[in-house]
Amino acid sequence: MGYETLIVDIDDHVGVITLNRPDALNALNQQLLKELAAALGVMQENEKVRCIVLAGSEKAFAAGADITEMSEQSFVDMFSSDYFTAETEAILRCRKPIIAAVSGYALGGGCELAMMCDFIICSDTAKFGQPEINLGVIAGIGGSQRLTRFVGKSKSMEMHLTGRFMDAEEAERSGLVSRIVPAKKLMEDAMATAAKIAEKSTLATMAVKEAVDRSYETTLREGILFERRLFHSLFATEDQSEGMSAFMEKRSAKFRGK
Ligand code: DAK
Repeated sequence: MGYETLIVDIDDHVGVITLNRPDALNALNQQLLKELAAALGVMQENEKVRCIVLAGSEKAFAAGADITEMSEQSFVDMFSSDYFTAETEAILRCRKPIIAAVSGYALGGGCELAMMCDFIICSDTAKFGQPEINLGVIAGIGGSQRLTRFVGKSKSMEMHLTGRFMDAEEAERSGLVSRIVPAKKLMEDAMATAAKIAEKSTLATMAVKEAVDRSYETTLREGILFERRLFHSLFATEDQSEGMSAFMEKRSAKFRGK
C-alpha cells in the first residue's frame, strides 16, 4: 500500500512508522489516521515484525489533531462520522508492542496518540500538552482519561485547564515517559529498545501487553487472575521450554514465536 502521510519501513524485525506531514507539524487528519491504522494492520499481519516504533520529526511528534480540518466540521459531521473513532480503535487493536519515539511537540491528539502506544521514549526537546482548551474544546481521543492515569489528577487537570506544556524532565518525573534521551540519539535508542523486544518470544510480548493493559480496565483481583491464566497458558508454548532450557544451559534463547 502507498502512504502519503507516513513513511513506513521494516528494519530487521522492527516496523518503523514515521508521521510525515512536515508542513503541519504532523497534525493528525483523517487521512493520516486512516493510513496509520492500515499500516499497523499490515504490521500486525506481517510475521517478520515483532515490535513497532512510531515516530514523528525532530520538531514535532504531532502538534495535535488538524485544526484546519476540524474547524470545518459541525456537530452533525462530528457525531455522524464518529470522528476518529474507527481509526483510533484500529490503532488500539494492534497486539504487537508499539514504542512512541517523541521529539519536539506532542500536543493534543499528538500527546493522546503517544499515550495510546505501549510506552514513550522521548528526547530532551519533547513538549507534551493538552492545549485544546485554547481552542474552546477539550481532548477527544482519550487525553482526559489517559493523562490522568499517567500523571495523576492534579497535574492532568492543571494541564487540561491551562493548556500549558510539560517538558521532558517533568514528563519523566511524572511517569508519562519511560526514559529521556538526547534528541540526536532518539531513533537509535528507540530502535535498539525495539530490537531488544523483538528478540523475545512474540507470544510472551503479546501476552504481557494484554496483561499490563488489563490493569487499566479491571479490579486488582481480576487483573492478577488474568495475568496468572496468561502465565499458565505460556507453558503450552515451545518458547517457554526454549527460554528455560537456554537459561539452564547458559546460552541465549532462540525464540520462534511457537
Ligand atoms: N493543525 C493544523 N496545522 C497545524 C497544527 C495543528 N494542530 N499545528 C501546527 N500547524 C501548522 C501551522 O499552522 C503552520 O502552518 P503554516 O502557517 O506554516 O501553513 C505550521 O504547522 C508550523 O506551525 P507554527 O508556525 O505554528 O510553528 P511554531 O513553531 O511557531 O509553533 C506550535 C509550534 C506547536 C506551538 C504551534 O504550531 C501550535 O500551537 N499548534 C497548535 C497546537 C494545538 O493547539 N494542538 C491541539 C489541537 S486540538 C477528537 C479527536 C481529537 C481531538 C479532539 C477531538 N474527537 C475524536 C472527538 C484533538 C484535538 C486537538 O488535538
